[in-house]
Amino acid sequence: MSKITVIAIAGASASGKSLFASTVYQELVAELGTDGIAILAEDAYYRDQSHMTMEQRVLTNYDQPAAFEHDLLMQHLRQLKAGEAVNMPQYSHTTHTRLEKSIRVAPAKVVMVEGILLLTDEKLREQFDISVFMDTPLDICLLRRIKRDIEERGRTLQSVTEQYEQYVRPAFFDFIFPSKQFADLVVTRGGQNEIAIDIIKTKIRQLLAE
Ligand code: UZR
Ligand code: MG
Repeated sequence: MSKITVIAIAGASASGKSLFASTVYQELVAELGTDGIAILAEDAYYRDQSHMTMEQRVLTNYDQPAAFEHDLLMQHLRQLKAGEAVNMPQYSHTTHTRLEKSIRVAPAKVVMVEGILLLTDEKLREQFDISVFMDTPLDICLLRRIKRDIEERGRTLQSVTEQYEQYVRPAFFDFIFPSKQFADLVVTRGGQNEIAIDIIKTKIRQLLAE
């Protein structure tokens, strides 16, 4: 296979990473089909916690590098670059563990990967050709996070605010914000920045046409 380009999209929790990546992906797939582009989520690589009780799982710090199996993500990126399909795990934010079924991801010329701590890992950074940082104001992220976690991840307002103060906010300042320096592009506002979406789509179209 010819050269594979890996595009990483990082930024705070609820900054619009998943929306940005899936908008780029879906709009290009509608235009060009599924062959050229693959998409991975760092969230899918949260460690399997099926051996732990629900009480233990709730106490895990999910906002530190150790929460992720970055080695497996790296291995999958290498395999995709070598033209091999991979089985991306699936993770449930409601039960806080990996699901039994994985998703088969076929190799593609452009691979997008999105997640909070991607740019904090030096070895992972070596795999990325283009790095994007979603620079959405933290208060906007918090509002989105409250709404999303209650509506989609089965949480209470109290659990969201406790987790936010204890883990999410400190992780932004300890890990996520310092990793912005490694981004090639910084996107303001979030997943609805249409100009930024269009620029990335244009770049991907160009890569697919090469
Ligand atoms: P995004 N997270 C959970 O709340 N539960 C889990 O089982 C696994 C992850 C949260 C995690 C992080 N943190 O902030 C967020 N907490 O998912 C990352 N607390 O996902 O980038 O989509 O917001
Ligand atoms: Mg997300």
